[in-house]
Amino acid sequence: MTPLQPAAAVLTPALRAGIDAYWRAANYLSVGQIYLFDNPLLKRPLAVDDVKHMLLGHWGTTPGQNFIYAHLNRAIKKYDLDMIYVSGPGHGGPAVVANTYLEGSYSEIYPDISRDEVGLRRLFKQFSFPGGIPSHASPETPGSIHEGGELGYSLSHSFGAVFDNPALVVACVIGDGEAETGPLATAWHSNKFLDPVHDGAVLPILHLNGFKISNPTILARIPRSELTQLLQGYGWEPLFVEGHEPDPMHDAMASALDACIERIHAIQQAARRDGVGERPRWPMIVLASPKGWTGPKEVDGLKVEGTFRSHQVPLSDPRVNPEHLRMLEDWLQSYRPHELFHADGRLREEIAALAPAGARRMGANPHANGGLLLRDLHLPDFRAYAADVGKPGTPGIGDTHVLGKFIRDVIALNEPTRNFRLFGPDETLSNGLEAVFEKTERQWEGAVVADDQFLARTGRVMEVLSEHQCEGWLEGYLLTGRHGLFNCYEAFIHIVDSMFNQHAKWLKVTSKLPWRAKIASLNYLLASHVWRQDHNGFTHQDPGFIDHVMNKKPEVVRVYLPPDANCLLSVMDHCLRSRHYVNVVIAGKHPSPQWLTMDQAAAHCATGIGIWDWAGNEDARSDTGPDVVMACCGDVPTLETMAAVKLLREHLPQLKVRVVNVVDLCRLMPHSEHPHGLEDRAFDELFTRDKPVIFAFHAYPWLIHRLTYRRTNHDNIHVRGYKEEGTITTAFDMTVLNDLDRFHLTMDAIDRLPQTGERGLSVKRTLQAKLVEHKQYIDINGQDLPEIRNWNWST
Ligand SMILES: Cc1ncc(C[n+]2csc(CCOP(=O)(O)OP(=O)(O)O)c2C)c(N)n1
Repeated sequence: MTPLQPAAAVLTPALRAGIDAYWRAANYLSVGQIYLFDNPLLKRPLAVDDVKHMLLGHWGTTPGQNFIYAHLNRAIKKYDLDMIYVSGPGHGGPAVVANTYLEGSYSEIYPDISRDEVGLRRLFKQFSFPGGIPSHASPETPGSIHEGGELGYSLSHSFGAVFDNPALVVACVIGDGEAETGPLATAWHSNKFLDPVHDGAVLPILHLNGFKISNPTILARIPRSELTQLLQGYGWEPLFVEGHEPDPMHDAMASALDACIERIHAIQQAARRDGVGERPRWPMIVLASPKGWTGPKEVDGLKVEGTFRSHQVPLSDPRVNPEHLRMLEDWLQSYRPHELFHADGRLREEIAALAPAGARRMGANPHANGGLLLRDLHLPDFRAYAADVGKPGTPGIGDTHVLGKFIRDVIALNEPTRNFRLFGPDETLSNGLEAVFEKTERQWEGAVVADDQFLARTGRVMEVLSEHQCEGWLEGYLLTGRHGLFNCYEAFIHIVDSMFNQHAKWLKVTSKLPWRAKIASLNYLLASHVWRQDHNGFTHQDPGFIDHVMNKKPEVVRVYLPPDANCLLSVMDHCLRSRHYVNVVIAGKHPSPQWLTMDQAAAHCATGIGIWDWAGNEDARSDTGPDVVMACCGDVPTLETMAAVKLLREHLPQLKVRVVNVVDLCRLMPHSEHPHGLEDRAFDELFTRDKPVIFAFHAYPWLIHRLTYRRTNHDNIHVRGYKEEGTITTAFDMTVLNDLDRFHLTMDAIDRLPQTGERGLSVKRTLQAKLVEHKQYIDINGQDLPEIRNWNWST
C-alpha cells in the first residue's frame, strides 16, 4: 500500500465551526464537573458558593480527549462506524462523562441527570462528590470498558475487544505517560496477532501532551523522527497531528482520521475480499497538543497551559482566592456557554446533531456493555471426558492432559460463533493442553518458517510471552461479551496481580449497576504449579496468587483446587458456565493418582468440600467421631494426605481417621463472609469441634488460618503448606522440604494424639528414619525411593 497521507480538506467551515462548538461544550462541561456546585449556566456572576469545597479531577488530559471524541463522532457519522472509545488516561473521566452527556447516552441511563439546567447542576455536583461518581472513566460511565485508573492496559484491552469482532473499531487513546509502562510498551506488538479477516481494528491515538504528573514524558522529549521510527518499528504507520491553534488542529485531525479510517477499510478489504495475506501496517495517530489545552495560561505567575501544572486542578483555591475565582469564571466563559446551551440548559440542536444516533453513539454501543451480547457457550458433556477410575488411587496421565480434550472440544463446538479463546504466555503445550491443537492453531500474523508448529492467520489460541497482554486481551474479550481461559504457570500469574485487582474491582462495581449486563467470568487455569517444578526450581515455586485473590470481594472471587482429573473437569465446566467472577483453578499436569469416579467427582465438586468415607476408618455407627481429621486441599497435598492416612491406618489401626478434601477453598470461610462459606454447624460437622485437624494445603499455610480463624475448632487446626523452601529436587523431596510429606503429616497426627502412647513414639522413630533414608537415597540416585515412586493406595 502507498504511504499513509492525511486526507485532503475534509472540513467545510461550517462543520469545523460545529466541531469546535461541540468541543467547547465538552470542555465547558468538564470544567463545570471539576469546579461547580451550582450556577451551571453562569446565569449570574460566579460566587464563592457556586464552587465545590473539594476540587478533584484531572484537567490536563481532558481537553485533548474532548477534542478526539468530537472528531470521532464526525467520523462515525461519515463512515457509519461501529466504534467504541477506550480512554487510556481514564483519569480524564470528565471528558468521557461530558461527551456521553452531550450525545444523550448518559441521561438515558441516569434519567435524573437530565438534559436541562437541573440535570446540568446534578451532573456537575455528582462528579468526585460523596455519593456521586468517581473521577475516572469508571464502570459507572456509559461506553467505558476501561477505567484507566491504573495506567498501562488500554491497548491490550482494545485488542481484546476487537478479536472476533470484524466490524468493530476501537479508538484507543494512549497517554504518553501511560506509554512508558511495560504493558503498554509491549501492547504495540498486538498488531502481530490481529487477523484482518476475522478481527476488527484498533486505532491507537497516542496523546502526546508532553507530561505525566510533574515530569515530561519520554516520547515527547525524543525527536519526532525517533518517535516515528519507534512506532514504525512496532509495525504501525503513524500520522502526526500537532499544534495548538484550534482551527488548523481541527483540519489536521479530521484529515488524519479520515485517512486512518480509509486505510483500515482498505486493509480489511484487501484481506477479506482480495485474500491478501501480508501482515498489514495498521494506521495510528499521534496527537501532539498542549496539556491542559484551552485552560488558564498562567496562574500566580507560573505557566500552566502546556505544562505539567495543568495535570489536575489548575486553579487550586477559587473559594478563598478572589483572583482564582475570577479566572475560573473567565475560563468557563471562554467557551461561550450561551452559544452552546439554551437558557433552559438544553444543548443547541445544531450542536447536538453532530453526535451519532442510537447505538452508534460511543456511550450506547453494546460492545461496551458486553454482557448484552454474551451468548452461552456450547459445552460438551464434561462426563464424556472422564478418567476411568476403577478404584481410588488408579494412576492418571496428568490432570490437565485430561482437561485438554474437553477444552479442545469447547473450542470446536464454539468455532461457528467465534466467542471462545484460550490465552497464555506460550504455555499451552507445557501446561498439558496439547489436545487443543488437534482442532485449532495459534493465531499469528508474523512470518512462519518450515519447522513452526500450530501457527495460522486465525486460531483460537493466543500466545504471547507477556502475561500482561494475555490478561489484557482476555479482559477486553470478556468485557465485550465473549468467553475465555487464561492458562499460566502458577508462579508467574503474579505478574498480573495488579491487573487482576482492577478487573475484580470492575466486576464488583458493575455487579451493582443494573444497566450493566453480567459478563463471562475471568477463568485462570494455573498449571505447572509449585509442587512440580522439577526442572525449573525455586524461581518457579510460588503459590501466593491465591492469597492475593482472596483479598477481593467475596462476591466476585472463587478458588478451586481439584484433587484429580475428574474433579478438574467438573470444576472447569462450572467455571465456563459462570458469570461475573474471577475463577482460579489450580491443577497438576504430571501423572498422579486419581481418586474419584466421574459421578463421585461431580457430587464432590458440587459440595466443594466433603468427607472421603472410603479413605477413612471412622465407625459410622459410633457417636464419638474420629480421633483425627486429615484434611487436604490441592492435588499433591491430597496424595500426601492419602499416603499419611495409609500409614496411620497400618501402624495405628485403633485410631479413627477421617479424611476431608477441599475443592472449593471459599467453603472454609464463614458463611457471613462469602456466599460459598459453610455455616458453622456444617463446618463443625466436618472438622469436629475438638479433634486435631492436620491440614495439608497447596499454598502458604497462613491462608487456611486466615480463612478459618473464627471456627470453633480453629485452635486444633494445624496446617502444612509451602513455606518458601524450594529448589530443583525430586517431586517428593519438595514436600519433604516443606514438611508437607506423608511422614511429617503422620508424625504431626501422632504428636496431637497422646493416646497413641509408646506405639506412636515408635512409629515416629520409624518415620524419622524414613526421612533420613529418603535424603540419602535421592542424594545418591537422583530420584525418589522406589516405595515412594511405586506407592499406591490400597488399604
Ligand atoms: C500504573 C500507574 N502508575 C502511576 C499512576 C499515577 N498517575 C496518574 S496520572 C499519571 C500521569 C499520566 O500521564 P499520561 O498517561 O501522559 O496522561 P495525561 O498526561 O494525559 O494525564 C500518573 C503517573 C497510575 N495511575 N497508574
